Amino acid sequence: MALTTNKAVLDWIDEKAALTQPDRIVWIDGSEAQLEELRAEACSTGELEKLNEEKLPGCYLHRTAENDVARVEDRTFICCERKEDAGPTNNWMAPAEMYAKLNKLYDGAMKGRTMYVIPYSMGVVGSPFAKYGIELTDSIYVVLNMAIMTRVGQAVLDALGDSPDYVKGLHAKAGIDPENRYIVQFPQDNTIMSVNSGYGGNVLLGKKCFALRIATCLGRDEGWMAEHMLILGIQNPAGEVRYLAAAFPSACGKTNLAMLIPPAHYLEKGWKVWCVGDDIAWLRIGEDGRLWAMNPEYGFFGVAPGTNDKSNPNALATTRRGTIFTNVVHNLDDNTVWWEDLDKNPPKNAVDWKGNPWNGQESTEKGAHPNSRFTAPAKNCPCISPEFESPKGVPISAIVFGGRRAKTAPLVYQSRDWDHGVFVGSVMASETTAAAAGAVGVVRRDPMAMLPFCGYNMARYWQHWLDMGGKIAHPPKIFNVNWFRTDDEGRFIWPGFGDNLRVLEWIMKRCYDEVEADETPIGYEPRPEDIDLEGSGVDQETLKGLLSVDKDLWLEDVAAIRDFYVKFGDTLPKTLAGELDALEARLK
Ligand code: GTP
Ligand code: SPV
Ligand code: MN
Repeated sequence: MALTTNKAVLDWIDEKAALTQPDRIVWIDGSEAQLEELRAEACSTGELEKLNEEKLPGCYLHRTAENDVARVEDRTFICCERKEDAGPTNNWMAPAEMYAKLNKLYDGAMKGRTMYVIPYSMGVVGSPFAKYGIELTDSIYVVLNMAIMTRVGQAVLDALGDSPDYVKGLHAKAGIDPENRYIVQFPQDNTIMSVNSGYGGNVLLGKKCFALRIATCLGRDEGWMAEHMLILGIQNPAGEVRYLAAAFPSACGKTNLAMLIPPAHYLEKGWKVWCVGDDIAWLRIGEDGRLWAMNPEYGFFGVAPGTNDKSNPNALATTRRGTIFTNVVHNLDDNTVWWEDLDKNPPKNAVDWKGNPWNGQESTEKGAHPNSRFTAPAKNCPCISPEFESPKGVPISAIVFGGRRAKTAPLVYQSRDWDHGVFVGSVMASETTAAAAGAVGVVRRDPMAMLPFCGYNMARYWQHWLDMGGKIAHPPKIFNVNWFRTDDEGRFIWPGFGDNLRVLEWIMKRCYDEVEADETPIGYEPRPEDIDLEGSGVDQETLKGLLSVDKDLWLEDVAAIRDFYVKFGDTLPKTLAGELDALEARLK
């Protein structure tokens, strides 16, 4: 039975059902009873495995196909009418051509299967800042993940009413054929089509496809911003909470920073960090002239490997109930899960992410896939912010950009002003790691950590950032951080994780004019004595090294940025070209 009388919704579902030809259509109403039935069904077919109810209540394990373990950037398309509107950093195809290609792949793809209709909300249902979507999928795994990552069910349809203003998403697993895998956004139709994948970012269409690629286009047209950012609140000993939003590329530390536990002497003084979001922020200008950030998601789709009691105890605690694990190790002795660096005691009697028997005490191969993930409800997080459900979000004092750079970028610096801050974001870069042979330390430009997620021409997106700056009466200050500088042996110099609060404290003080700074050619830097190093194991000399700016390296970077900017031709905002010239002049 349809759960709405909305004609725009019903007509679209009829059309897609005629195309994919499912045996039945099931509407997801959001009830626990229905979800529980689906969990049982998925367990009966082997799509999910139920884990130890005492140790991991309500938790399940899923394995994807071996060829289907991550986002596929080369198969992700932005299909707007003009190629130039997708810009030089996106794959593009004309919409008519792409629709024709995809329709063949969806033709009869759900024969013998069930089509699930998932009404979902990005943001608090019914709030003026929420946006609605409907995902059609033939995967129970997708339904159960969407029910954790977003707010789903009847309430969403009630809030949508008769409006045609929702994002359409069609997902079919088809044959999980990598040669015919497509993740396609049609911004002018508010439509997303995903086929031949069963992996998170490719199929949980509310996340990167809607909340970033489609939402960047909506934000451009409606005067707001959709960003690949965590949101956190820092409570100081006086009890005051100040918020920041930070953009780091995928697997560069957003989840870890968003849930950090302060160093011991900060805890003693009463410092506390509150997590509002770990991956996506929608930013709007508030009536008070400040920039407000809300997290449109309802859960965390986090990297499992490396998550442990020391690195991120809050994330670990979050995954102890109601969580779906994907591509981790299955410990058969006690029916629990394991991943690299969870602890120093890998299980002997286990199954690896590929589904093969695995002895962690002897095997030289990794048991969990490096991109294995947990899908966990945000409300499980011990440090979830009291503002998490606040519809309009929280006022932002600082925007922080960052990436993985073994050299060049210092631990922290502040941009000179908003326009310079936009420049800093636009030239963000992250280095490939030692995991890839021959490619250590190779810089990939990942502007604002949005390279794979910007739904239109990146240069116009930069212009939108510049325009927004002109409209915000009290704009946040913009900073850049780098937790990943290495020594001559390739070891990280800065301890990172909880100790990153030492840097955030300085950032917040700068926002409230509570500390001075040194002017350098690249921006403002802390005076070493202004970073609290007590108990960090880092001395003043090391800190000076972490803050040092190597002019030769920076001039090399200026040349690389020039090459990068050339790609954008006339669309490159003049302001950014000017910022680059000014940086070069200051360095010389
Ligand atoms: P996505 O979910 O892919 O967008 O990633 P994310 O930005 O949330 O990344 P996450 O926090 O999951 O971090 C991924 C990797 O970075 C893990 O291997 C972490 O151990 C490592 N990492 C995170 N924070 C730090 C840090 O402060 N220092 C160091 N050295 N490593 C860190
Ligand atoms: C990322 O890759 O940035 C993620 C995981 O957060 S996914 O949802 O797959 O995009
Ligand atoms: Mn992400």
